[in-house]
This record gives sequence, C-alpha cells and structure tokens, in this order.
Amino acid sequence: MDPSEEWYYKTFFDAGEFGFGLSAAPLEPMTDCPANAAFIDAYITDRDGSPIKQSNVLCVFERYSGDASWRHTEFGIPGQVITEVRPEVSLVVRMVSAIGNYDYVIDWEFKTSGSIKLGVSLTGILEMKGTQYTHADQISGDQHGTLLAANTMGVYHDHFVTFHLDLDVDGPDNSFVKSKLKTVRVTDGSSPRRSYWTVTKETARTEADAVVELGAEPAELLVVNPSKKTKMGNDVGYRLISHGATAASLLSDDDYPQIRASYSKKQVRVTAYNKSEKWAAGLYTDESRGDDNLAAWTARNRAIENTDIVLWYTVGLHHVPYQEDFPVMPLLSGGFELRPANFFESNPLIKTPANRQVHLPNCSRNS
Ligand SMILES: [Cu+2]
Repeated sequence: MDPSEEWYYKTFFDAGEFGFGLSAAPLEPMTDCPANAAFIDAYITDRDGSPIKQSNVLCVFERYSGDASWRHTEFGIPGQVITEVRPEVSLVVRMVSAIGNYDYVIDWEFKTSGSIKLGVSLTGILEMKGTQYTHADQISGDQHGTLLAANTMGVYHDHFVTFHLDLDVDGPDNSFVKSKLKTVRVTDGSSPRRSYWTVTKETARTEADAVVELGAEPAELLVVNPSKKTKMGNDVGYRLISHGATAASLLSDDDYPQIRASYSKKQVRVTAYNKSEKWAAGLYTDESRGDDNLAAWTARNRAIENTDIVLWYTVGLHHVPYQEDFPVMPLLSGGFELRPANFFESNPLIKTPANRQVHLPNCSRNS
C-alpha cells in the first residue's frame, strides 16, 4: 500500500477512536459563527482522564436564512389575492473538529417546525502524496489520485461520519418503520387509470430488518412510538430524511480497512440500546479485527420492536480530488433531517404571527 494511503487510514481510524470532541477546534468569532453567536467552552478528558479546557468550541446562534418556513398565495377567491408567508428562523449549535489535515463543521439546526437538521461539512487540507509528475500527460497507470499541482497528487479516499441517534420519540420505547411506496396495477377496470402508488408500512422486528441501503427502493424511514397516538389515531413519530452524501464503501469485504469499518456499506442501521455501543468503529479501532463495530452488533439480530432503540446514520462521501480543492478545500456538505411525522396535531407554525413592516431609524453620524 502507498504510505500516504496508510497514513490516511490511520487518520480515519484515529478519528473514530478519539471521537470528534478531543479534536474540537476553537471557533473564530465573526467568521466561524455570525455576530449574534454565543460561544461556549468545554471541558473534555484526555487519554489519562485529566480535564482539559477547550475555549469557544461551541457556538449557538439564531439564524434567519432569508427563506420562508411556509407560504401560500390564494388566487382562487374572485377579486382577492391573499398571501400568507412566515420567515424561517432557526437555532444553530455548531462545532468544528480538526482531525489531522481535515476540518469537519458539524451543525445541529433546530427549526421552529420541529425539524432537527444535521449538517456536516468537510474542509481543510487534502491528503496528498508526492509524485514525480508535473503534468497529467506524463502519468501512466493508476496513480490513485488527481494531479493538483506540480509533484502533488491528491489521493482518492472516502469520508464516513456515523451518528449515534439515541431517539426517544415521546418516550423510550420506539419502533423503526419502513413506509414502502409501491406501485399497484389497476386490472379490474374500476378506473381508467392503469396504476397508482400506495404506502405499505413494515415495522422492523429485529436489527437485520433495519439495515437500510438508501436509494435501493422508494421508502420513508420513521422512528415511531407505537403506544402513543395523535388525536387522529396515527403513530407519533419522526422521519429520517437524507440530505445528500449517501456514499457507501466501495472496498471489498476482505480488505482490512473494510473489515474494521464493515458497517460502512449501509447508511442506516438500528440497534437495541446498549450503553457500551457508542462509537460505530468500536473502542480499539486501530487494532480492530471487525468484531467490535456497528455491523458486528447488528449481526446479533436483537429484537428492536417497541423498545429502547438507537438509530445510526452514516454520512458518506467518496472524494475524488479536483484542483479547486487545493491548497485548501472549500466546504463540501451532506447530512440528514429528523422531521416530525404525526408528532404534532398540525403544523406547529400555524400560529406564528406574520412579520410586520417595521421602519427602522435611519442612523447616521449626525443623528
Ligand atoms: Cu476528502
């Protein structure tokens, strides 16, 4: 293996071993976070158990993105045009982990609609290796990367960031439901239509039922509380929505990094809650033989219906470097959203008052 690739995998697993907390970077006011942000220090433990203060590692701010949270213009009433629109204002909690050459910006965004959005953005300095080449025309054979500058090759690699989501939707006992969208053919002549689609709900009974490859079939993924209902009688729940970066590992199953990170071929898994199962790559990642990771835990195939469950989501990116990633890479993002799904009785924003037109004082040096 190319030495730089080996270093990369070491970095990958260091990240898994340390978690993002030990690598938390201090945030720069007015740049990492906006002017209205509050900054929070954190105390973490080093590998000897001693406390370390890390300053300004979290920022919290209210964000008005300039977008609407909901709107409608009603043209259907003769002689009237009625428009109602409400602004999208959300609360963002941000941290940055600088792990080796990369920086990961992690945003938890709490929306007034009840949605919780997670964004992870990659930036920093690419993993590179030295090469004798100074022009793409000189290259022969697979050099495992892109020539970014003279004698500088950015190597192909992956990023997998796995989230441990210990959801308790209206109580600790939850179920994982796949709402599959299926085509139904109309064959009895009851309609001039030839087909329609409908929803078939499948509740995962065991961990094997809840291993999901995103995009393999049209389905909505939900965590519900089967013993709590809305007034309409629907299961109270939250829905998992992917917001891009759904890459799954392309390595062969017997390749050693893949054995260690064998969970990286599926983006979604659900486990029965177990206090010791916290980090997807296991506790001793650098020495792992793949027997202590998320895939090994789900292979036990424990019961996960109407009990305390953990939803695991892996944000994945294959990274083919391009010249614009050099010398420092602009942010590249992915993430997911947890959106209420029959959690509220109706749109919780419906009572939000409309924005009033406000005439702000025109401040000048002389006033
Ligand atoms: Cu990368």
